[in-house]
Amino acid sequence: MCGIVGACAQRDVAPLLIEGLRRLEYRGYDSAGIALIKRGSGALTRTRVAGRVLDLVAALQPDLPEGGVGIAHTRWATHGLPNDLNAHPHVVADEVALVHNGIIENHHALREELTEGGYQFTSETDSEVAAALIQRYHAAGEDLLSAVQRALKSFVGAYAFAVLSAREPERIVACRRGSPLVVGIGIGEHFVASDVTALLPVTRQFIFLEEGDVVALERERIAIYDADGRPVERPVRTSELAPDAVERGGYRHFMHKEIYEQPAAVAETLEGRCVGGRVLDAALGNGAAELLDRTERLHIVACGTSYHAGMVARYWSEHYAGLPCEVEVASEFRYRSHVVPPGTLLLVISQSGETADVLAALREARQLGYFAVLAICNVPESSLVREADLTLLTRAGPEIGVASTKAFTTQLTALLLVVAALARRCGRAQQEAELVAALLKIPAALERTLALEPQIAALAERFVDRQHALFLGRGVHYPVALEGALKLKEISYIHAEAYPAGELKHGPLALVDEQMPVVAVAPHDDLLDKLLSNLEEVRARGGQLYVFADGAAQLRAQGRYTVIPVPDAPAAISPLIHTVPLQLLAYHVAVLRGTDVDKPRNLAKSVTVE
Ligand code: HGA
Repeated sequence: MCGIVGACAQRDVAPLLIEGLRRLEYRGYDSAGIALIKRGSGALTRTRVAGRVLDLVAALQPDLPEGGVGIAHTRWATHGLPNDLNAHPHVVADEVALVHNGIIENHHALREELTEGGYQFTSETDSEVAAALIQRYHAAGEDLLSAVQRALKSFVGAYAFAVLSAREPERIVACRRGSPLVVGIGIGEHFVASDVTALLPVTRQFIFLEEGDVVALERERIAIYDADGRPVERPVRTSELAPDAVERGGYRHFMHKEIYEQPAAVAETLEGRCVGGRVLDAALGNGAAELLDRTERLHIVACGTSYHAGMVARYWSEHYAGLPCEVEVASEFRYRSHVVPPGTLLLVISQSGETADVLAALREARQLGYFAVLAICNVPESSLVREADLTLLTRAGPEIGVASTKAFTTQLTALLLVVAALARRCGRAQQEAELVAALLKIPAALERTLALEPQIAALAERFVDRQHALFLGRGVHYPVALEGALKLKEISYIHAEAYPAGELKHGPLALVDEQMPVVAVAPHDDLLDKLLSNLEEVRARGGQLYVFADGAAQLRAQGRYTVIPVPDAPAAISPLIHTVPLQLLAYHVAVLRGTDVDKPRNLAKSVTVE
């Protein structure tokens, strides 16, 4: 959600800011902009356009502007249309330039106050309020750092800002509360960005700012202040990510690459975490054994694809460990009353670890009586990881495609590890051993599943001119159907819904006719016969059925009934194996429809606003 990048250097920084924006574009791509301070004159230049980073580069031609101090932004609009005027940076009085990630919730009141004071707004954004207030204090004589610190006291909401002043041409002041921001450390140059991937071409040394921190950045100096304005030291960490971790390689889209990375990503997630048929408690961090011992039930909170992973885990927890488990979307969890039984472990799931709703749920949970919080997350330096008591990292590597793929399958892998560790504590050591054996089979089973791609690419042609699609599953495969429908709608814009197949006759069957493709996830499990009866209900109404079934299900294709054989795998890992064909289906339908697969309209990755 909005990408920020900034740099203070001796060299011209526009090329590295543009490269940073390109790497952050997964966070938002409505508009892009850059502001630089010219060497010598100290003048502020700003260029911004509606559209992509490529459009910004075109607008900057023939030469990139010069300047050793600059900030840049790629936007995912929350307040105001994605047009040129609402694009960041916002510049006030040719003096202060600001980029913002987040939402200033009290912007209406501040806007009125500033307007009464004579300020004329030029955009519809909440962000311009921040630029105007900072400039007001700065113009009244405060230096940029104090002006920012003072203005922050007025803001309610979430923000990361990076701010420039033509009057202090050597520095950037930046801050974070509720939105991510890292400081990058170079040799004689310093940077800020929304995440480390933006800066990997220029540094691997990072400081992860804490909530409420404000930083004043110059070429040779970094000064950090906490939320109360006290100078603080924050540790410098080295990122292990390779600079090319966010390149597409030979793939046409990041999503395609990430689908193919799943066997290796899951193998990484498992690496060093199971030995001799047991899950090593230490994999979940210091003190994990004791906290898992105390766990009598699980509450899982997540959003989107991660929520679907949580839904799968609910079946696993109750079936394999015998532990009660509830799952809820974070945006609802935050705003209701709770009764938390003793011994409840809160499990939060987020790919980025910066998902605003999940972070808020975690903070809310601190007041509610959960004895501990376990995070399943893909980003070691994220807020979620820092704030949770225990963490199980998914180690999927950067996921750039907005539609999540490898994050989902690695989250499922991590969740099954947790369930296996809990099963032992519930007196089911044999169950743990079986789950570990199944877990170790995932990478090879995923490889076999990827071999279905040519068949699925051909199948995609039958969906390309459809307006709607239904996805059906039962039991633990119902969330898999939900995930398949979500993938299709996100990237192909075909309206897709998922139902537990038994619900069909209670409503959605009314939608079924010859135009309606119905996708069924049909593994060989106890519910197969029930599912087949549900599919007959579809067939009797002329619906076109596409049934993804592992070999053992022994279904036969006939007429309007197409069977796509999925490789056999142990029942415990079947949800992962049945997910991959649905990812491939969504991908190929989107490619055929010519959508922007990695950057679907209206969406962005890492949802750092509420
Ligand atoms: N509210 C600002 C920034 C949006 C944002 O951070 N999105 O994630 C705007 O609408 O420009």
